[in-house]
Amino acid sequence: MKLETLVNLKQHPIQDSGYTQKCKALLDSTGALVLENFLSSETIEILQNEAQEVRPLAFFCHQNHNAYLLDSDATFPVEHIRNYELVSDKGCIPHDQVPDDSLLRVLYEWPNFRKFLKQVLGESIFPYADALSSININYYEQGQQLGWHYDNASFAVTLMIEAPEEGGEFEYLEKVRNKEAGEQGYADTEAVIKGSLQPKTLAMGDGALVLFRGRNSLHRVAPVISDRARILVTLNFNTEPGVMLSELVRMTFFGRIV
Ligand SMILES: O=C(O)CCC(=O)C(=O)O
Ligand SMILES: [Fe+2]
Repeated sequence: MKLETLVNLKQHPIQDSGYTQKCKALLDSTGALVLENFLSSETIEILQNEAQEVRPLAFFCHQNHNAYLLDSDATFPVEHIRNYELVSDKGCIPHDQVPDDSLLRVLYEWPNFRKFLKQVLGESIFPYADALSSININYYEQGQQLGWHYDNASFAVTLMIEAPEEGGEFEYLEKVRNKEAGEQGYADTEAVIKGSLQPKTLAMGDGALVLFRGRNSLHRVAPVISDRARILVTLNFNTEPGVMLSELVRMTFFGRIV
């Protein structure tokens, strides 16, 4: 397939500096950018079929974690929101099991796409130095979810391959904490998680490209309640070259280190 037909370039002219600036302004002001129908319908169909083909190879993990993705802190009570346990469970195909000829690899490597991301994010981007972490295909099946959390990375780049029929919503609230200022936002974090402060929902249909700043925005993927899984690809980058995902994180999400 030609690069020009991989992405809906008419709707999303990623080589146009005016368009790029508009995207950057949206991301900067709201912390999220959803480009609906970024992938062409032909690409979506190919990627949906590919995701079904490799699905038997997926590693499914189940974890308890707190919203801060840190070990529990004994200086706080167990019931404190700092230590409050949430559940995440999903399946994952690591980078080395993404087929060699996958359009995901073509898009990930495409210089014009990299340039667009770099400009919109305002940061340099480099692939992971390990063989597992750069492109990941994630499966959230019936009942599965990603519990409330803050990301360690300053940005995430994702592609919605298949939206579920019901559930699996991406819920978030921006600026709940300010990590850089050492402000952990315990009161609002608890209010969102316990349901007294209403989060927002980021709608994303099949083929959407999503850029999200999750370091200070509390977010989750609600449990999927349909037989149709939520299939979401994360396109992972670092702001420096040569970075690997830690062995602990690789074991957790991929079930192996190499
Ligand atoms: O599945 C998604 O849409 C986002 C996943 C996420 O928040 C993460 O991987 O940290
Ligand atoms: Fe996240």
